[in-house]
Amino acid sequence: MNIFYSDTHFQHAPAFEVFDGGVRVPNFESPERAARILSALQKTDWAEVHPPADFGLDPILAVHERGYVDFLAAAWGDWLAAEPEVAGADDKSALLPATFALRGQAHPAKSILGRAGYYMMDLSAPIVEGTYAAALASAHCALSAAQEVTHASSAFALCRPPGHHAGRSHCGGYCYFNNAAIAANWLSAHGKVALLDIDYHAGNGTQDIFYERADVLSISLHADPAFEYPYYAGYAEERGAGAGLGFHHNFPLPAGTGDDAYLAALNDALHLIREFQPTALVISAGMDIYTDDPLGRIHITREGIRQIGARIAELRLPTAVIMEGGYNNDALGDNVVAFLGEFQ
Ligand code: SP5
Ligand code: ZN
Repeated sequence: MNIFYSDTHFQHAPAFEVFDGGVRVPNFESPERAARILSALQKTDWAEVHPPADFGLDPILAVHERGYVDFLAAAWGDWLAAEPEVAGADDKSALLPATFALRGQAHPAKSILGRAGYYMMDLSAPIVEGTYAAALASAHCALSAAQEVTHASSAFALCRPPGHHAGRSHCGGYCYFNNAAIAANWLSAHGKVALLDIDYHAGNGTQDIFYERADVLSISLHADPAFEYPYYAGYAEERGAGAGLGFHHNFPLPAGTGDDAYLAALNDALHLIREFQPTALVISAGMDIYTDDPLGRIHITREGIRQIGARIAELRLPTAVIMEGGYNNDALGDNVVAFLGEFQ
């Protein structure tokens, strides 16, 4: 299997994120994650690692609003250039605002902190010097995997930073560009596409991007947003809108969900994909469903992860697997290998 990976991700290494209650903690979405996955893949006899191709900005601008992309590209320079009294912070090690725009009522802001609060959904997507370069390389890994499955049965994009919380015009939850959505949209030029998100957290960004589209079926299995981040999307009654009505599906799961209940929900999701008859499949592959994940509250075993991979592979669709979350670094590489091994 061809794996697309770029060292550029190392340039994105925010020292901290902010947890509930305002607590600064070391950022869970660390460069070590990708290093662990890469090293586990290199120990197999089937993974071949390649750098991504350069697809430029057009396939990203086909998914994200221009103003948001411009913000990400300029944010770090603008943050450094802002006068201390404008920046409002003595610590410039990361751009992270403390004020956020409310829903649709916001007047677009000019100052860098105003724009940051306009384009961010939370305190877990700090911007540092290398964030834009890393996010761009990550999206290009996803696009390379998409291009690969126009002629191969499967490919893996070792994306970092992840993407599924990033919407048309916002970052959040460690995500800046929505890699899987960019890949799925690129593939949609060749025919109908299904996007299946198995990350522990609801794929709110992906839901936002495809909500009114009928040519991309988007499905997310995740911890119920009634108790878990991202709270404001991922409910079962959200089924798409306009032309896209009926082409989005959420499967919220209770805390404590184990392999059997998860696989039962997955079967329902796979049934929807079969009925849709897509020409290609994109998987948002988050390994934070794992039973020992520090951010997760469901309990999928490694054998469960292998079975999820096996059942998805049984669809026999050209499949681009896109890396999302997963924060148990000791288990992460083996979990990814267990999942991808089923696509051989
Ligand atoms: C891509 C991805 O998996 N992003 C996840 C972002 C989650 N950010 C919110 C974290 C909420 C942390 N709750 C703390 C529970 C620790 N026991
Ligand atoms: Zn997640």
